[in-house]
Amino acid sequence: MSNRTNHTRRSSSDFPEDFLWGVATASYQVEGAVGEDGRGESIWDAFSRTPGRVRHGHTGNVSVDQYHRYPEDVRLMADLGVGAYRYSIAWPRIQPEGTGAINPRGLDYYKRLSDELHRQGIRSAATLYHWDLPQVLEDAGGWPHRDTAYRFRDYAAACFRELKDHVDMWITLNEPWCSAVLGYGVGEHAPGLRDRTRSWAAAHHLMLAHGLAVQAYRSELGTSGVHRKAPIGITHNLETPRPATQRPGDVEAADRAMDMRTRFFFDPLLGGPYPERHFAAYPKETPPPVHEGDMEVIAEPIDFLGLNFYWEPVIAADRDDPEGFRLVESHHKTTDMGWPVTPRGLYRHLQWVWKESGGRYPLYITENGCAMPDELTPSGLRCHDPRRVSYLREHFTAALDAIEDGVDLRGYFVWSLIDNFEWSYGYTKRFGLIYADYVDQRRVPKDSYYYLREVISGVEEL
Ligand code: IFM
Repeated sequence: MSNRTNHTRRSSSDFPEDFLWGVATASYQVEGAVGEDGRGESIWDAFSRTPGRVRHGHTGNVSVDQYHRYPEDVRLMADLGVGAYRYSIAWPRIQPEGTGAINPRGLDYYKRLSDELHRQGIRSAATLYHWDLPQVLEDAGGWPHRDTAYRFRDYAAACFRELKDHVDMWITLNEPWCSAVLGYGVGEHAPGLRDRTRSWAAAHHLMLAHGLAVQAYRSELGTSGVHRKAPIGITHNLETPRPATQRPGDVEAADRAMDMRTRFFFDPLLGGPYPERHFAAYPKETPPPVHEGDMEVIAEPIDFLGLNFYWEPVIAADRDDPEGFRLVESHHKTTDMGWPVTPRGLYRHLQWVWKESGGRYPLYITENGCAMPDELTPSGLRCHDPRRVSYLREHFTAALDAIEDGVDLRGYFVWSLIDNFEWSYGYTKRFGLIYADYVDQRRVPKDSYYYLREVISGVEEL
């Protein structure tokens, strides 16, 4: 730790000069226009229209209609002063059947969006998969089925080929833990299955898909030259649980919790195996079906690691729990999602990833933000969200501390640009810097938007 004190005054201009500030969204959460221009059906279309899956029966059919309103959203980003927009490409727009022919009208949308971003001097950061698997591929077995990894490779190769002049930063997958565990293990996300064996198979095939896509990137774009300037990485929501006490039982419990939540997705990127301890302790859970050579594919070198951080869990040993540990209730204030606000956890998280990876890859925070109560003024022209402003301030400070203590953190994307479809919570949680009126599609920048604008311009004291 450096010799900072609580009284050291920090300013946003203390961030490195080329630090990349950005905002993030994802296709199904903001685009709407699900039936337009030849888009195929995704697992989230099917899931959200199944009664009981999403609160109030909400769907992403319209959302904030970014598919049509992107010029307005890009203008708002330009006024905010961000250097990059992280969005995701909807696979069913590019390959409505999940495989084979490319849909040029789908591709065109991402070209138009990127061109608009470039006109405003904003970099285009594309995530290839943020959970909207073409439904036809789910019908054929989905991520638990090995073939899906190869279909993803083909789709990714098409995107690299067709969008190489438009995209400045590539992210293969967003939070594969969620796709695998929430989607196939817990049933909270599409496709809504509850099967732990299938969930670990899905996790492995997602990791394999990532490695295959990185290989496709090299074969499509070469290893040097102009397109190679667009770096490629993956985004994880790794958790680094803290033990409730320093008693050996709690320390071991936190370490074990880390295995399946974090190490499973992190170690193989660096050439390590999947953690074996978990499967040895739970013989009922079938380890993932790893074929010879898979781990080498997964460890294909990348250019950066993207981290999504929301909160830090605290874990205690618990003999009554089937896994031997439990989440300790937090004494911290919480967000609208019930997630504890733990900015020092972000500092520890960045330090952990940086040290564990031996500093191999530069880091980006590809998502951080919160759902908080917003207060729209009676005139409807302003929206006050003081708790989001404090949340961001505290997390920016933690990130700056980590940088000053040696972590190579290159950028920070706030989740989210605008309120949107929060998966199984539908529209009941608002994460945006911009308030969305879902009836008339009016956008109202919140106080946190203006706060971030000051931060980016380097004039704000943190
Ligand atoms: O909205 C999600 C996003 O799609 C993935 N990361 C977490 C966000 C908040 O839950």
